Amino acid sequence: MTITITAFERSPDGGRGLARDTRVRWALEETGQPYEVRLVSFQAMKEPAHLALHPFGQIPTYEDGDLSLFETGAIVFHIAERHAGLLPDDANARARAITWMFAALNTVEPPILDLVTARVFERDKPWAAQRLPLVEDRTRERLDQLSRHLNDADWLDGAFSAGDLMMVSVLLRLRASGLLDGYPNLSAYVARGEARPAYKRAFEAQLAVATGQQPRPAAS
Ligand SMILES: N[C@@H](CCC(=O)N[C@@H](CS)C(=O)NCC(=O)O)C(=O)O
Repeated sequence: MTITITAFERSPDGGRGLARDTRVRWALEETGQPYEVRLVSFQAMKEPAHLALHPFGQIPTYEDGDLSLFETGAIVFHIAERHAGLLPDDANARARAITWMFAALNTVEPPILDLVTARVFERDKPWAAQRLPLVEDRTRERLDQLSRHLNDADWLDGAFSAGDLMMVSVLLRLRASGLLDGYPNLSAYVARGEARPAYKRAFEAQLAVATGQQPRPAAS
């Protein structure tokens, strides 16, 4: 059975790789798993067939035989557990890599998502100018802490792991804000992630959808 994931038929980011299917594609590429992609429109995401796979009507989803999953954290963890390449063999190192996956999603991503909301979706609100600096400060606090931990290491805990895959994916969302530029070691860390051949393949594959090189479904 070939793994099938879902992705936006038309990603709002126009192919910059920020939609969360890129994380799943990256994990599949790192572990050498072939996969197919089913593109879904915003409308189809809210209809029963997709809601049966994803109760919140979002992408990405993951299907492999009779298993279907949603939530990128769960999907990437599942891929990393089933296939070599994303989690260390040593039990303690493995537990730490998983910890970094959670840290990326639960501790670092929330202020970044808040920042994106403040910069993009709330920018016309009368209180936007007051709120934005607060959200930026909260984001910087996390970046300060992460930057201190990373120091001059290549990856968060020894070799590249699913924890790095998730952290780099989360940090990539900051690029447009310019905040990452204040942290040379984090910028270099993100660039190292982007330079991985598996990331490049994942990025190119999602870009092909945006540029029309991957055929879109006829009825959606
Ligand atoms: N926590 C979820 C978030 C999923 C999510 O927000 N997906 C976005 C695309 S990156 C989406 O489908 N947005 C459209 C919508 O929510 O209607 C995960 O990590 O998978």
